[in-house]
Amino acid sequence: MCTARPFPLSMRAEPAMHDPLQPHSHDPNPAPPSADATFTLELPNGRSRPISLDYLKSLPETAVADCYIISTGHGTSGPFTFGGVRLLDLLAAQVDDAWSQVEVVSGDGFGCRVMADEVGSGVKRPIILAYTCNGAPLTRHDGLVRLIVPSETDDALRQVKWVGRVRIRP
Ligand SMILES: Nc1nc2c(c(=O)[nH]1)N[C@H]1C(S)=C(S)[C@@H](COP(=O)(O)O)O[C@H]1N2
Ligand SMILES: [Mo]
Repeated sequence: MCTARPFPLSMRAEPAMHDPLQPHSHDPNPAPPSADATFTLELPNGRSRPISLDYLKSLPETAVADCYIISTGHGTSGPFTFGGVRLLDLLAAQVDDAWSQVEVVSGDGFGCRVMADEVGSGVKRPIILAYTCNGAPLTRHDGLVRLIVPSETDDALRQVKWVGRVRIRP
């Protein structure tokens, strides 16, 4: 199991409390870090397992319309209809233990922290792990597999391309 972390997850008091998985200014990386879209799911019990694209496609599919990617570098793009698996559905299929947050980190070390209350079944525009865009397969270049957080409209800092690791924290 890989224990290397792209971010120091411990908090330091000085100079300022800063969570690297919360929004911060960032220049988007233009290219995928690898060819394969398989990512690692890290469970609260310390185990991990690979999640392939084929496995994701075997879970219920959800589409979310009217999504925008608001980019620092090249303006706003969209609206897109992204299709994929709700984070809620992946966790329901894979996680037995109680959990409070999920860290979604890309192969290039870009990440987002998702809190449990953002993932409830009552959320109207759910957070998904997307593998289609406007009905066509999402290309690896365009982010496959990509976290889509429809509520986020501030510089796309939660729209994580090339998900490499999904870590479930108790
Ligand atoms: N893995 C990864 N995801 C990322 C980024 C990145 O650098 N790496 N940049 C973010 C930022 S700041 C922007 S603006 C968008 C750009 O998305 P686009 O290339 O689809 O326009 O991706 C977001 N997701
Ligand atoms: Mo951005």
